[in-house]
Amino acid sequence: MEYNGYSEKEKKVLVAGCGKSGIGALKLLVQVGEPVILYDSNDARDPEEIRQAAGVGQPYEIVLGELSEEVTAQVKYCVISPGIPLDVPFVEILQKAGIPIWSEIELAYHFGKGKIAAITGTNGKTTTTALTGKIMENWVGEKAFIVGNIGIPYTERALLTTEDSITVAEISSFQLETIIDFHPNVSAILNITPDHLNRHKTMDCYAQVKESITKNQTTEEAVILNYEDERLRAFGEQAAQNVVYFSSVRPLEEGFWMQSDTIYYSHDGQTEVMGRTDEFHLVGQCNYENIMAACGIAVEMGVPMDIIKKTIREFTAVEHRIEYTVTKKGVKYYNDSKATNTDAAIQGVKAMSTPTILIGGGYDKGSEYDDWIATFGDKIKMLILLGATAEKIADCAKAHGFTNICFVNSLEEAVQVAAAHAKPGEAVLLSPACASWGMFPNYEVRGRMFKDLCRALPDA
Ligand code: UMA
Repeated sequence: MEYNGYSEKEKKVLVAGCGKSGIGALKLLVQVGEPVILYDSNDARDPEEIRQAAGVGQPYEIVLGELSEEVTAQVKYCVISPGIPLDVPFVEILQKAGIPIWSEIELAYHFGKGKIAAITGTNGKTTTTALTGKIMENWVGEKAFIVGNIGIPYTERALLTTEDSITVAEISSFQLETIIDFHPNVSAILNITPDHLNRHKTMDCYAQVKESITKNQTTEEAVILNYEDERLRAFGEQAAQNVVYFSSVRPLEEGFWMQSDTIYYSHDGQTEVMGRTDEFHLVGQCNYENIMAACGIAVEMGVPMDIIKKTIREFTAVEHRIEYTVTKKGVKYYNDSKATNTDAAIQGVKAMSTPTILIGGGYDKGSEYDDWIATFGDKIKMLILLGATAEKIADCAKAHGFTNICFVNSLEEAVQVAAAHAKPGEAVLLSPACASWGMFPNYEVRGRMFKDLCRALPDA
């Protein structure tokens, strides 16, 4: 068959985006013998640098800038990176031409083997994925793989998986937008609060994308849901799958729940203790929810209870999530750079137990900050702001009666100001409630810079 002068055999896979996901997809495709065109809209990128970063020996084409009809005519399907919105011109051209668009997750799924646990939600998915991954590693060793939005593209690992592998995948809403057959054996939706609305437009659209993680699951398979999220509770009530709820607020007849300082698991008329908060290294209610979700996934995957209980006690925080960094002059510094939205930042504030100087602000995603500022109470004694959202956050804070605000131009300055004002016994928390873009390439770079700056402060 011929299309636009190209036979089906001559057609190539268009990998869109030259970031981590694009490189992962490229590597997988060349390994399975597929011809690839690697594409990026940014024509300022240097093709030689991209080739060096990819380190792929086999030949492939690189196209930068606008996508011409000549290129589109050669494409059989497109593997899209999560950071590319579906309303950009080149995607619309592909869609009009009837060219299938696959999420990078979808490509990995097609070539991967074994069982999959997939975790989504607005907040907590990285910690839950890391903890679930650790439980699986303690169960099946090297047959466990941890992939996805956590920073390791699924395509980088898919070809290493075998029938007895267990892949634990953190899946973002961006990645879910273009799944087709992606089918986890167990899925989890931790919570759904406003985030990425500049891309998904409405909360309903955003929630539907998150919920689509279950769309290919059978009725025998399980979805783990947060009972305290009203939308998810309602979703669970009409879900065809086997629903396992967790709650950090009330006892549940079936599922995982928390009362005072203990996590319980109730099932088949019995209740057992999973652990107490003083036995865990993770702190804060959000983290206890993450522990319950990980336990739910693990139980549904068939992990023995002793492995689950041991792992949740041993597990320490994920980098950039309320991560204790250093103590200088009696002041504790915490890196919560992964708090790229207000809901995550609220958890950061809640987890602090002493007076805290808070560093916030960054890229403007069109968020509102009222709920975050409303949690400050007496705990936050000073707010240091940087980035594009600084003024907007300050206006909102003032409207809530919070006036001890300082504007800075850099993270260096923020740490210096915080150190100058913090007293022994207090805390300094970087929990920006905003993405890092505009000042940093990603939240990891922001978090590592913060940690370096804190560690470089004088000891006495
Ligand atoms: N690009 C285009 N056209 C566009 C937009 C972007 O060509 O219209 C190109 C850029 O020029 C760049 C490339 O796409 O070269 C970047 O692709 P990407 O943004 O998808 O980034 P990756 O490096 O592939 O990283 C992605 C995830 N990034 C995003 O979803 C924005 C990473 O999550 C993830 O760790 C990685 O895949 C591996 O799976 C980061 C993230 O911020 C941590 N995620 C969001 C979040 O957690 O809130 C969803």
